[in-house]
Amino acid sequence: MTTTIWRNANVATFCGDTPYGWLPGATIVTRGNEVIWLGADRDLPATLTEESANEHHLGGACVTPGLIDCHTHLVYAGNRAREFELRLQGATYEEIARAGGGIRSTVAATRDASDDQLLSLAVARAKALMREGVTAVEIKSGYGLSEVDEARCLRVARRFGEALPLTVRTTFLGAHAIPPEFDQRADDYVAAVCDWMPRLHAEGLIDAVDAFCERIGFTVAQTRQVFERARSLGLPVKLHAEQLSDQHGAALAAEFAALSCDHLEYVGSDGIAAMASAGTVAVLLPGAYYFLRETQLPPVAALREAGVPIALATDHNPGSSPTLSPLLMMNMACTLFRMTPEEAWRGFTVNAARALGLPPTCGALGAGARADFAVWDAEHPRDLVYRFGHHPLQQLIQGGQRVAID
Ligand code: DI6
Ligand code: FE
Repeated sequence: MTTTIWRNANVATFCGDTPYGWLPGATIVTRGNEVIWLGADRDLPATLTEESANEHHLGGACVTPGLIDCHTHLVYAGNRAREFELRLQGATYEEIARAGGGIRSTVAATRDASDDQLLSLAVARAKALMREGVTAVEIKSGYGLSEVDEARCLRVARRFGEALPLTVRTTFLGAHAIPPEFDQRADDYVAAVCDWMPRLHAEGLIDAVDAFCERIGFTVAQTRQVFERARSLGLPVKLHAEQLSDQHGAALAAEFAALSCDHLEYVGSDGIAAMASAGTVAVLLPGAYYFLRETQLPPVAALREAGVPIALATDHNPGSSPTLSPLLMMNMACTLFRMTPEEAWRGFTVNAARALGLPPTCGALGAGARADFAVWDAEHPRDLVYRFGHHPLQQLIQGGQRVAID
């Protein structure tokens, strides 16, 4: 295994109690895909210098852990620009969904696309995320909504790992919307989703299970059935909870020790308390809040006070958050949700790792961590949150290797 030295960096480690885990004038030593030493340049042990095969000088650049986008719907075909125009003329997201548009229109386009088309569309999107420092991504299914098409989308997500130097976690979101062939038969559809799950899991396609618990999605009782099946298979759960209304989905998810509850604009104190005691992460999604012109803010202060870890993600999807910019999401989390820049960073690193159930070696930098990091044209991580619409990434290192993104 090759040992590599990365000298002269200002590193936000997100380890320890200092703000950002800030360590200026630092050197990182990697061996294989692991960080084996991280400390002040002057303290670098001579034995490591002798052992190293490569040395890179980072010229005082800012280094952070690779970003983890813990909530995306990257695999789909088509787009919803026409729906965007309709919404600008006054139609609401819920009205469009109830009229058979919305998620269902993306399902139709996705079913029509070949596996290779789905893969190349998704790879192009993932590369855009990587250009903003992403080294790990969660990918949900949910635009197939039949056993065959959900399996296709999950396989495409798995093929990412081969196509790109990117860590991928897959989430089965069969309970995203009711497909046309189950119109008015939500309970039958939920039974079908539960029936597919063991076979998809046996094929190794599922890392976690999610559902859309909402007036235009699934009830708490239906979500519970999906979660019970997940639990019987030993799979962790997550939930799209309280995005458009308070369905008390967060409390249900916490009952199942969910990894995360996502969106949460309408979550009440019961949901927050339940998440706090279950150790469930709150994943806030400023892109969807902004794009749907939501006015109900997620209760950041109450989540903070209850000690619920807060993560952020792009929620990339064609209907409610067609963004591929984690840095813009960090900026929006501060301007719109009044989070601090440090909270925004923790939201895309340490807390995002936790929302995916990744090992503690992911999302922070220190000896023993996975060697996933981003090198930025910036003096400090706060600069990257303050600016928006820039392209500040200099280098991306995944598993100790420099990544070339074409
Ligand atoms: N909530 C969302 O914001 C996405 N899915 C969900 O359950 C939107 C999906 C879409 O509109 O296509
Ligand atoms: Fe989502």
